Amino acid sequence: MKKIITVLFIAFLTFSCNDKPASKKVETSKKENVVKKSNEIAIILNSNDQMQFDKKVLSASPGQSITLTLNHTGRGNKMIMGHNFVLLKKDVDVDVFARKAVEARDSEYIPEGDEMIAYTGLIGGGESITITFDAPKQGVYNFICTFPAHYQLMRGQLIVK
Ligand SMILES: [Cu+2]
Repeated sequence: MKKIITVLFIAFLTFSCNDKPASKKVETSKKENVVKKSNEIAIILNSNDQMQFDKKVLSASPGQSITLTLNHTGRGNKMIMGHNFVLLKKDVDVDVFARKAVEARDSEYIPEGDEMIAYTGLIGGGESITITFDAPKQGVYNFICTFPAHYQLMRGQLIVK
């Protein structure tokens, strides 16, 4: 009897799996964070010609694979109104790092060193860029745009919990 139940259960599982494909499709929205699977998250961060990110707080769970897309919804040329996303390690002083980043003009304001968890390239108006990285351990992490004079407005926090 037990064996029959097991067989039926396996048959049921197989049937359930075959039944899935199209129905499980996750709706994607351009403005919102979309949870794809429990270990993956997609984050959309918009930036504009007024030196603003549209989110000050991003959330993730430790170890989650984050796919972050930075959009520049303005028109500014990237040499004048360029934006990037730079996520800093926990104990990095934002002001000290930002001053160092401004010097790194040749590498689009990404300085040498190991203070960053993840970063994008620099984009101008109408452009987008996507990166994937793993969420660090629990904690609060600062992110900024390192284009000269932007970080005081363009900053926020990734909260990992
Ligand atoms: Cu910027």
